[in-house]
Amino acid sequence: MTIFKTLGQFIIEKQADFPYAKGELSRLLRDIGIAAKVVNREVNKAGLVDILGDAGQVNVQGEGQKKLDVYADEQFIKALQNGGECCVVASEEHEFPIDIDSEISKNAKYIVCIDPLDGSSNIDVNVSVGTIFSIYRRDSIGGRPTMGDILQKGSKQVAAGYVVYGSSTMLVYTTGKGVNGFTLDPSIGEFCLSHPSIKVPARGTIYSINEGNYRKFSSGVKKYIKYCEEEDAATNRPYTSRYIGSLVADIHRNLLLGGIFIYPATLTHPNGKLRLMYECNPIAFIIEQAGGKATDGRQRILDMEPTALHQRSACFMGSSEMVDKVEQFLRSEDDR
Ligand code: AHM
Ligand code: MG
Repeated sequence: MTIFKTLGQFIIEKQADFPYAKGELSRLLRDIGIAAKVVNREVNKAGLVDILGDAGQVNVQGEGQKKLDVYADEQFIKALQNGGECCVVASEEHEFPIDIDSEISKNAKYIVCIDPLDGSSNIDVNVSVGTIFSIYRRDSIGGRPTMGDILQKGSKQVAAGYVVYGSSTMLVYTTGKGVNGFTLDPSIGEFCLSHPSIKVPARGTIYSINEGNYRKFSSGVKKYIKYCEEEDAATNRPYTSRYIGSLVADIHRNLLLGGIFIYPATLTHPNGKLRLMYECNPIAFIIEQAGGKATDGRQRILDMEPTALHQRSACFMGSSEMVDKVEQFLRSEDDR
């Protein structure tokens, strides 16, 4: 018989790493894992809804066909509301944070920032999408949590993770003690530990950037791309260009194989496109915990002071030596 470890078992075991843990974070992670399974079920049916969806059924339940990003948002929020460990959730789908002020959540001390379904433009064409989440402990005591509780630096995250709904579905997370990956076994409906202690190679041969924006890049970024394309046997160049357009999928591949993911500032997105609180920070935490590097070209992403919930940041993330290299180009062009 194969011995495997489920996400639930792993989370409980790891609770011992935190001597004063009372199990709240473990329960919160478990709640997120459950919602991820529900979302996975729906993502896997994308495209089938029109074929299988029975008009009567839709009417009886009072639920029209929802866009999957709205559906995912509802599932994660519901799981966090019902779980009782989260006092406020900030989602890409909502302009303002959602206060969870209920009887079961009255002692909740965790804040969750989430992108419930990232890369959703890829859904209709059967390409991988993901969920990204970030967890903080609230700072303030008494009363309802404040915006200051939410807008903490990435370095204050107590946990972060992503789910990639791909050719198989995986959940990857960190609580600041390394990174572990779990693959969903659909036959038993459990995430099973498949990628323990993930480490990103210090250098790789993959660069991931939307080169369609080339003309809008700074000269440092342009020069780095040219560097990636040059031939040089000693450094294994030219590198391979791989870009899915789903952050989680691009990051997951580069995390396992080594590589760099770049979404720089462009003429049309002067602060980059990706959102600091629920895209850049959680991914940066995971990348660093896997031994990689994540910066905005100038400073560590995890050290950035957030000023707004939906603020954007440029990002250069992945294998440490590759991030160092692109920063050299940015410095030499003085365009960071
Ligand atoms: P979304 O939150 O609207 O889905 O956008 C985020 C996505 C990321 O998953 C991906 O890395 C990026 O947008 C791709 O952007 P672009 O199409 O500009 O290359
Ligand atoms: Mg997104």
